[in-house]
Amino acid sequence: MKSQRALLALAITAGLLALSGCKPSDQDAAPGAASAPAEDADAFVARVNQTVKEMTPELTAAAWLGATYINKDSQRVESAANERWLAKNNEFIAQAKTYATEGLQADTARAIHLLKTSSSMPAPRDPAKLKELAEIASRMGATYGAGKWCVGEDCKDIGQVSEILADTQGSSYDEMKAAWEGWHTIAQPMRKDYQRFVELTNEGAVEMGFANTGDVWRAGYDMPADDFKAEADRLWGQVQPLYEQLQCYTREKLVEKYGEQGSVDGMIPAHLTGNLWQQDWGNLWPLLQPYEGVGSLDVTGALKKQRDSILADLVSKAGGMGKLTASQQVEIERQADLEMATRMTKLAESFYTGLGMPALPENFYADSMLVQPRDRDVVCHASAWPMNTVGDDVRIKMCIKPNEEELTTIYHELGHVYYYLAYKDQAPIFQSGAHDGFHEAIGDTIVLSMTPEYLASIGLVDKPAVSEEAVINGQMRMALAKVAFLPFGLMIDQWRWGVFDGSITPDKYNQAWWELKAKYQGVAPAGGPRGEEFFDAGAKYHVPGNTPYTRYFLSHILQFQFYKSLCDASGHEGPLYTCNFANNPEAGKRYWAMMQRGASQPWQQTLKELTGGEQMDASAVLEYFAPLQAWLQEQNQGNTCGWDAAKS
Ligand code: X8Z
Ligand code: ZN
Repeated sequence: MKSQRALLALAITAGLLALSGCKPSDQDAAPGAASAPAEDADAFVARVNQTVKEMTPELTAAAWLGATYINKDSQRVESAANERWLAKNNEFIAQAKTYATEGLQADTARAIHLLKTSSSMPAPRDPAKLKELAEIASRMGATYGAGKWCVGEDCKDIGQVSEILADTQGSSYDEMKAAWEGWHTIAQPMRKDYQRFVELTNEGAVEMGFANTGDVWRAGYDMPADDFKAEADRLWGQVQPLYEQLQCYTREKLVEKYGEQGSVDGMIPAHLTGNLWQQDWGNLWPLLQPYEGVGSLDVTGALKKQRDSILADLVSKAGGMGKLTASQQVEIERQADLEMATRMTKLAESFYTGLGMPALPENFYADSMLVQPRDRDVVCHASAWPMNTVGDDVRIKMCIKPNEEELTTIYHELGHVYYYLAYKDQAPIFQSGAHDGFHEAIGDTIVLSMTPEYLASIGLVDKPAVSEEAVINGQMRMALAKVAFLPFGLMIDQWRWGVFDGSITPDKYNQAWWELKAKYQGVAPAGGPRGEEFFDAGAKYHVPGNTPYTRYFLSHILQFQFYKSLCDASGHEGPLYTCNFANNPEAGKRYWAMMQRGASQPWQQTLKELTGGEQMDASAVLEYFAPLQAWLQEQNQGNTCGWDAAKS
């Protein structure tokens, strides 16, 4: 996602060079070693804020272009803009480091702290290397976005590959395996670029005073970077037993369906979870549904029906299919897709406005990209964009299809958008999440409120059944998205931290990737180890896109804490999982007040204002899933759970 940290961390850095004048001697000074700054800290921060405000629209426009019109020209524009930002960023950081923060006004000290710690792509000072880095970043992003699995002339993009995997009932074991392997070929050409990317950003990190790029990433959490690793482990320890029960149950069901091929030494074959990266198992619902026919939760079916009926209306208005040329038929299908995507987005918007938040700004529907264009390559991976710092140009970029996962992704993306709108009056440097996990958790907290009752209220499912079986069905639906995700959310950066600190060397990139997949997720590739000719990490957007990933793991813990607090605020009584705070103004007010803080204070303080506590904590996850965990334990009795990760 191109939201705050990624974009603003770059944008933050933008202006210094232009305004201070780029003197070569400045470039040569060692960071932190400059003599006493000519400008006092308050003036420095004010200038940074002003510059960010002025520069952001052009920088975001270049990035938007790069992601929505992939070609060599847009890559050139995007990487040139990035290069300028990164050069300025370095100067910016160097000046920030010359101020002692003691004795400064609190806001100024906070701004300077953020400047020194908010870089997700630390760039070397050497201009030639910096240019090389910007070009590699653009190239990897474009290669991923345009990635296709081709068999002869027949090429499939990520949406088409995903559909084969998602159809866990209709696609055969071999079809899914071919699709999964096919997608992973897109990453092979990126391996060299990624290796160089690691070298270059590490050089930048060292020049900034950090040990490596991973060390910079871990410094953004208002706690010592070293403590942060232990913090992530602590949270994982809280939820690991729940995940292992879900893994065990799922594996047994796969073995029932596929026989021996359903398990690899107790691990789940990577191509069988309905998802390219095994991060969301919702598409296994037909296999894993605990009680068939108890309270249908077929949201995807309902959405597809709606889309078909939009199409039927359009066709009948046009006088029937027979009256249309082939190209008119394609056009009308596309119109139906866009109308359906807009309808889904408006549903999500109405959740936020129902909480008392504002309607989306006027430009939103006109300027967002809601469906995949037919005439060019784009980065389909969903993202939310603040195009400027005044909050009147916000957008999302998605290739929406009518299914449940995409619907919840829209609610997720609008969480980012509403965060941008909530903190738009903060100084540009503070226009960011309390930490990056907060940004990811805003919309997902709302997704937790999409209970069967809520889904019925918006006409997507029938009136929900009330029974113990229905509870377990509802919990399983949520767990396949939320619990299945947890180890994945953690392992990606375990891999990148290792790559950045050198403990994972380039000749072991793929081996280490699969060792971590085995250790955390209990997932393995079918057909034996994947060699170093592959670069399987690169087949996941955030690796070539250089988006730190631990944020999503943290979000999957935090969102339950937020949810519980908003449920309390709304006066909810009864089990946590039954809470739906839609249309509750009190919950809306509390949430908005928290969001307005942005990054203006340490996240612990912001968390305290919403939840009363200063720690991230998974007890709300466990409280939420208590019925399912008990049920899974019962189901798994007599089976040997666990797996032998060493065999991966
Ligand atoms: O990348 C995203 C969002 C944009 S921030 C669509 N997510 C992660 C992913 O898809 O891998 C949301 C959940 C995890
Ligand atoms: Zn996101």
